[in-house]
Order: sequence, then structure tokens, then C-alpha cells
Amino acid sequence: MNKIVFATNNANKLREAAEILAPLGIEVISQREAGADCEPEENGVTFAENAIIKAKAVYDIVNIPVFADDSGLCVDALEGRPGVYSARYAPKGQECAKLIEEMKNIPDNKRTASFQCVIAYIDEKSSFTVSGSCCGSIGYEEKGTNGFGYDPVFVVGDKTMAEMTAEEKNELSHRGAALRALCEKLKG
Ligand code: ITT
Repeated sequence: MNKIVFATNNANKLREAAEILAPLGIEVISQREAGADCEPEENGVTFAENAIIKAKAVYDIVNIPVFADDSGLCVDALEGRPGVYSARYAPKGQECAKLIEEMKNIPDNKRTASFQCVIAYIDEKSSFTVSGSCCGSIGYEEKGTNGFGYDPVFVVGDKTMAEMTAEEKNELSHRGAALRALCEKLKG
């Protein structure tokens, strides 16, 4: 099985990537396991810029194949916010409550949103980015206890992402799509 280091400090992203990539023959190792205990400043203004910053910082330490994920929630009624600032929109655990409050006067038909994910990959021969997205809408209350971040307010079909099993989420998520695109590129 091929090994790739995932440049992230987010344990939920790590778990999802491991679940998605294992059946495709790729073993995911955390940056900490690989000996890279760093948290580079994410000062890019796009998902791609931030993904590249994270992948490079870890690649420079470990020198084996690395990928990083920069992702976030883009809400149409908020002109794409919180977007690249999703991790910094509210203190951890309060992001859904803050978003529900900010969206309280937005009618049903204007609550559309998408999760976006850009993955940057680097090895000794190549570097590239791939992306994935998932369209849905913002609910009026938090529902479900699975997943993380904005999952309890992000509705796809008749469920929030936090009401889905890990398999259901991975099948349709932005991260699932980007990771499958990464595999396709690596198969080349
Ligand atoms: P790393 O930078 O260490 O990977 P992070 O959590 O800071 O971890 P990002 O900078 O990419 O990652 O921020 C992404 C934020 O967007 C994340 O903290 C969540 O709030 C949100 N997010 C991304 N993917 C999500 C998902 O699948 N479900 C729910 N929220 C998600």
C-alpha cells in the first residue's frame, strides 16, 4: 500500500481521508506521526493558496509524498462567507449557532451553500491541486451528532451531514470528491 502524509492537525479530516483512501490502496499517515509538528500560518486568500502553504510546510520537513486539504463552507446569501475563513468564523463548537443566527432572516430559497475542498499534493517529482465540492443548504437548527464543524447545519437531500453515516458523508462530500480526484491523478 502506498503511504502519503496528510498535512493536517484536524483529527476529523484525518479520519475521513483514511476511510476514503484505504479502499483505494493508500495508507494515510498524520503529519505528527511523520514527525512534522507544525502549524503554518494560513495567510492565503484562496483554498488553493492555503492548501499549498500547508503541504509545502510539511513536505519540507518529511520529504516524502504529502497532501494538504484546505476546505470551508461558502454560503450564497453571505456572498461566499465564511469560505476560507471557516475555521476562524467562531470558536470551535460555536460555528453552527453563529451561522444559524446570522441566517435567521434568510428565506428557504436563499439558503443555498456549498462545501469546498482543495487538496494540494507534493512529491519529489510533481505538485498539483485537485478540488471537490458539495452543494446543499443551511438548516434552521443543528441536527445530528456525527461529523464535525458545520455538518449539523449543512443539509443535503433530507439530512444534515451530521445525520449521515461516515460512509454516506464520504460518498457525497467535497473531501470525498477531492480525494477521489487525487487518486485518479496519482494513478496517472
Ligand atoms: P488543518 O488546517 O490543520 O487541516 P483546519 O480545521 O484548520 O485543519 P481548514 O483551515 O481547512 O482546516 O478549515 C476548514 C474548516 O471548515 C473546518 O475547521 C470546519 O470548520 C470547516 N469544514 C471543512 N470541511 C468540513 C466538513 O467536512 N464538515 C464540516 N465542516 C467542515
